[in-house]
Amino acid sequence: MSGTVVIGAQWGDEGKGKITDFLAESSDVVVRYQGGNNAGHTVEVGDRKYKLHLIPSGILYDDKLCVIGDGVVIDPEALLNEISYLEGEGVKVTPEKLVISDRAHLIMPYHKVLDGLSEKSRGKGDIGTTGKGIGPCYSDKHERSGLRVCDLKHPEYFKERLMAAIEVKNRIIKDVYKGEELDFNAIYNSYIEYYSRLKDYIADTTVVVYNALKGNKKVLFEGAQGTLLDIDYGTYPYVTSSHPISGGVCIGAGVGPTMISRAVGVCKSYTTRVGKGPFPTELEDEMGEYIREKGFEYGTTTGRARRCGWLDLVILKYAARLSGLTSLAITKLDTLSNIDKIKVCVGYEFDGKVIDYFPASMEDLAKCRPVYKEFDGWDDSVQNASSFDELHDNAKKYIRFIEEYTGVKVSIVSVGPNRSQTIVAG
Ligand code: 2SA
Ligand code: GDP
Ligand code: MG
Repeated sequence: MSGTVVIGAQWGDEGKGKITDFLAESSDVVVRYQGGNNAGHTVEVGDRKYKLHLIPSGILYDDKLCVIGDGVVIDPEALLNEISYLEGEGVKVTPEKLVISDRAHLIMPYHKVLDGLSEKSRGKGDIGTTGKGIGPCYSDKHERSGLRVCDLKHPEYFKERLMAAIEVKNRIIKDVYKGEELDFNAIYNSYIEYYSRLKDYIADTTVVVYNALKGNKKVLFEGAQGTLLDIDYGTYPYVTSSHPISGGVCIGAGVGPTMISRAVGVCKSYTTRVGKGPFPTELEDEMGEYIREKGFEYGTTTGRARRCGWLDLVILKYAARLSGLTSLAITKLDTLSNIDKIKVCVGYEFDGKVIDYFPASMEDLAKCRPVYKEFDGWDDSVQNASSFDELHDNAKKYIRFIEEYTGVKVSIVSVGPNRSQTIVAG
């Protein structure tokens, strides 16, 4: 069995799209297993740049099968828009290339409305969500009032459940948030129409993925968001509502753990986060600004400025343990070029001691002060390196230290956004 998981080892936006696209070349199937169109995965090939949200980053190849698994929450309108966008870019998105789980939950218009209203009501304590309805949709799934893709096959059943849901949601929208009620008919009709356009893509994706693995096909599972946004292991409550870590694959794609043999953690050479919550190595100064501009650190989905900071190896070690990482892909080495001294966090000062574990409590995390090790920087030449040997010596030392600290081998180094700017490290 040859299942490989690609996960984000930080707070998302590590370059998972780029690394998935790179690894997809030698894979047969690419599967998304959690999250929704809150994700923004960027892939650059030649002079073209693609932004993907729901569709796996394998879609740019003609001969790969892409799967949207059961654990993903699907906004059908957003999915149809993404299909149109890709087709407009000359990328074929036929039912032969894309299958969508019949068990996946649907993001409904009231999820998006409630996402916005609950964020507003949190005031200063807001999470900084993407506003795509992710949290409310996963809440309904677990509360057992959600609507699934397969429900659309039975219009009467869908109608009944939608009617019951809208009645409750409208009461909350009106009575709790003083918002505007939603119209049942408009929602019902639009979802029936979405179904007519999507029905050929729908399948039991657990069978598709199982058969591929059984048939010795190479299957790549593409994580969205990152370890520290995991609902259980992330910086709760400043997290998303799904499981980006490798364990999420089993639930979100319906495969057993014995079918996965590799887990690749994608990690930026520094750290970013978009949204609220503590961030020990955050740089709220000129250096943070420099990294944001040089690395163009703006949300792929919302355009929000990302918070930037030094690489935090406490986080990376935590991610390596939680996901059983077998290798690392280090991205954006080029963004750090021309910085004289580069810092890396190797522990936290907390309660008068130095710790090397990631605390559960955000109150504790907010008190952690990073302990840094300093590295000499490298020049622009890294962006043209085509092998590990060609990298500037200081960049090599940086990579070797990451391996030493985490105990995980670096298998890929990315030195630019383009597919071609990717180095396979020994
Ligand atoms: P949500 O919308 O309920 O999942 O938000 C909850 C938290 O999860 C964060 N989150 C993300 N963090 C980084 N990247 C994401 N995708 C987009 C991107 C984000 C964007 O690729 O840039 O465009 O703003 C993503 N999706 C969710 C979110 O910021 C909250 O902290
Ligand atoms: P994802 O959500 O993990 O797929 O990451 P995003 O696409 O949201 O953000 C990563 C950004 O960095 C995108 O704009 C990528 O094109 C870009 N990127 C990826 N790898 C590299 C790299 O090695 N160097 C540079 N300069 N940009 C990169
Ligand atoms: Mg992203």
